[in-house]
Amino acid sequence: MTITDLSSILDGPAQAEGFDPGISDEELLHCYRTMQLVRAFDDICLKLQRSGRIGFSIPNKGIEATQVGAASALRKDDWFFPSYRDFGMAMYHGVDPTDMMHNMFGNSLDTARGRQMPVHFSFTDPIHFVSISSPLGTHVPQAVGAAYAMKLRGEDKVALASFGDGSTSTLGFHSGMSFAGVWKAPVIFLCQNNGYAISMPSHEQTASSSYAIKGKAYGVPGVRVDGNDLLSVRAAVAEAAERARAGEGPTLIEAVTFRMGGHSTSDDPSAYVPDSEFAEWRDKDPIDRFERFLIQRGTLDVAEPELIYADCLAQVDAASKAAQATAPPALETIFSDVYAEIPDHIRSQGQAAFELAGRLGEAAAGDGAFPL
Ligand SMILES: Cc1ncc(C[n+]2csc(CCOP(=O)(O)OP(=O)(O)O)c2C)c(N)n1
Repeated sequence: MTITDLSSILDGPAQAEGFDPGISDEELLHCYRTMQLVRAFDDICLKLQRSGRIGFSIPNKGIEATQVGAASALRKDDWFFPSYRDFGMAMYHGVDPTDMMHNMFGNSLDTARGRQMPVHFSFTDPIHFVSISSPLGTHVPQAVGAAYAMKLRGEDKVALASFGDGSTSTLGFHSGMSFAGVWKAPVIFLCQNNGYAISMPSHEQTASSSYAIKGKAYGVPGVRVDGNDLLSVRAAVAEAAERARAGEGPTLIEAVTFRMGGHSTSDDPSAYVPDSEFAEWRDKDPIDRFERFLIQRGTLDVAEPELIYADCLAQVDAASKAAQATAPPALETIFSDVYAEIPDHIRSQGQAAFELAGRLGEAAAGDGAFPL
C-alpha cells in the first residue's frame, strides 16, 4: 500500500467493509499487545521514579504506534539505531521487560552494568538494538555507516535510525542524510515529530514546511505519515525497507505524533503545552484507535483490552520486582569491558580502588555492594 502525504489507513481504507490489512490476526494482536506493554512499562516507571526507586524515566505515552508500527515492518536481523523513546521496538521483537528493568535499576544484569542512563537500552539478542546515544543525532551517521557496510557485504539487511524532530537540527542528521543519499545506503530515517523538543515547539525548530521535505536536498525521498496510526507507519516503513533492500537507497519518514506526557520524569509539560492541545491528541490516542479497528473487525472482544492491559501491568510489575532484587554491579565493572586485556596502569588503579573500598568498609571486589 503506497502512503501519500499524511494519508491514514485507519481513518481511510480500514473503514470499508471487508478491508484486508494484509496482516494475520495473530500479528495484529501482537502489535496491539506490544503497545499496551509499552504503556504499562511507562506507567510503572513513572511510579518507580516518583517513589524514589529509580532516578529517571522517559515517557512514551502517545507514540506507541510509531514505534511498534515501524518495528513490525522490519526483520529481527535488521539493525536498530533508536532514540531514547523507542523501547517499544525492542519489546515488539521479543526483548523481555525484565531485561529492560535491569537497565532502569542499573544493576549487575543490566547489559551496560549500570554505566548508561536509565532508558538507554542496548541489546544484541534477540535484535541488534544499538546502545542509545544521549547526545542527539550522533546515532544517525552510525546507522548510515552500518547500512553502507551491509550493502558492501551484499547483505539484504536495513538499518533504522530513529530520532525526534529536534534532532533534525543536529549535524549528525545532516551528515547522515548526505552520506546516505550519495551512497544509496539501505537506511530508513524515522523522524518522530511529536511536536516538541522538550519545550521547543516545531515551528521554532524549523522554517521548513515539514520535516519530510528535508530529504529533498539530499536526494532522499521523504514522506509524512499519521504517526498515531499503526497501519500507516507500518506501511510506510515496509515500503522504505523494500526500496532499501532492492538497492534503491534511503527514505526519510516523518511520523506526525504527540507525546502525551513530559519529555522525561524531570519535566512538566503543562508549563508549555496548552491544555487544548493535550485534549485534541487524547482523542487520537494510538492505542484506542487501533483497538477500535480490531474490535470493529472482530479480532478483539470489547472485554479484552482491560484484561490485556492488566496482564501487561502484572508482567512489568514482576519485571520490576526481579530487577529490584538483583544486586548492583560489582566494583570491578568500573574497570572492565573497555580493554580486551586490561593495561597495567588500569589494573593497578583498580587494585587501589578495591583496597580503598575495602578499608572504608564500603565493598570488596566482587561483592556487588559498591554504591554506584
Ligand atoms: C546534541 C544535544 N543537544 C541537546 C541535548 C539536550 N536534549 C536532550 S533531549 C532534547 C530534546 C530532543 O527533542 P527531539 O529530538 O524532538 O526528541 P523527543 O525528545 O521529542 O523525542 C534536548 C534538546 C542533547 N541531549 N544533545
